[in-house]
Amino acid sequence: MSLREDPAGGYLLAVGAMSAHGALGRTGAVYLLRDELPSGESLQAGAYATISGDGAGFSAGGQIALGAEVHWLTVSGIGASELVVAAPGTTPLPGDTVPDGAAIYAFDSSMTGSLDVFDADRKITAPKAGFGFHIAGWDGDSDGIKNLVATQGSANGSHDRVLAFSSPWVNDLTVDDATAAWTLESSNVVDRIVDLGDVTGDGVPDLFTGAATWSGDGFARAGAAWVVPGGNLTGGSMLDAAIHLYGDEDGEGVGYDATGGDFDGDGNVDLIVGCYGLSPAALPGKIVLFLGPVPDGALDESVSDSVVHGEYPFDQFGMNLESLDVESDGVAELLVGAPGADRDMGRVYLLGSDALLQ
Ligand SMILES: [Ca+2]
Ligand SMILES: [Ca+2]
Ligand SMILES: [Ca+2]
Ligand SMILES: [Ca+2]
Repeated sequence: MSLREDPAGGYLLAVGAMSAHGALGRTGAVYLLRDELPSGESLQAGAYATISGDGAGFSAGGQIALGAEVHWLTVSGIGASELVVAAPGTTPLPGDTVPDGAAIYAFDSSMTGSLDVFDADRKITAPKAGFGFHIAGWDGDSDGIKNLVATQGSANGSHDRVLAFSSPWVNDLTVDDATAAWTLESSNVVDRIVDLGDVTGDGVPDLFTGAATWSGDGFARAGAAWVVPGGNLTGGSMLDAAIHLYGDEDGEGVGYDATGGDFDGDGNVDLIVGCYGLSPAALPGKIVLFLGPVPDGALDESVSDSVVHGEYPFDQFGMNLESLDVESDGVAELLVGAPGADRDMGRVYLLGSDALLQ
């Protein structure tokens, strides 16, 4: 889901449904909603525009998964934000065929009625499924326009490369046009890429990459978080990213999500990494705060500025993080998802600086 202000007033909400049924099977769909949607109305009936995955040109039988990622982003430099939608392709059921391609589509602002992927204004295509399970907009080269960043892997769930494309994005591209690629060894799953803002304090925004099931530092599924500083986007091994935080206990699950925000109000962007806890451990999950500017090198919980733990084992506290400034006073607040809390009913916590910096 992604929310933006509507130039005509109110808000626009884009909702991806990657398993939605279309005329050609479960090709996925995206629904665009205005905020006057009457409660109780279905997504399909209430949407002012629907984008169908039908006709994407990939082989039938597989699930192209249109809507796996949906973001309003300003990546073309046209001024208004575009809707960027991923169709990474996946194999949800035994016997399903792997789609023979994947794509990320951009739609310029005015959309209405029934659309499909041929209505996109530009696209980035990949010859194999597994491109675009995670996307972000990040002005890593500091030209004032966000670069599209996307993961690439395989349809069965290994997302082990992060690709950045040049800005502005104005033409059809392929994955071979990526200007930088960061790689993990195969079978490491990137769970999230996030534009953090400038956590290093050099004026250029920085990119978070997380892999909560990473076991590369000697602990089973301890997880890892990497921060790629903005600047010269050269790519390389993600293990060489300038800043990293590796879990140091089994099942710690470091790095499923992260966010940047000025949580202490000193003007510097701070870094919060979620460590949600997963099998084989029975942890409640936690978030770890590093006040900015964050230095290069290895981060460790012992040098963090705050750790906030979830309440009960299996709460998965910290699985989803979002920073926002609730009352616009310049100090960020943090929304923390704990989907395993209350017997999997889930909880969302809103933490202010008092709770974060206790
Ligand atoms: Ca840029
Ligand atoms: Ca920076
Ligand atoms: Ca700060
Ligand atoms: Ca605030």
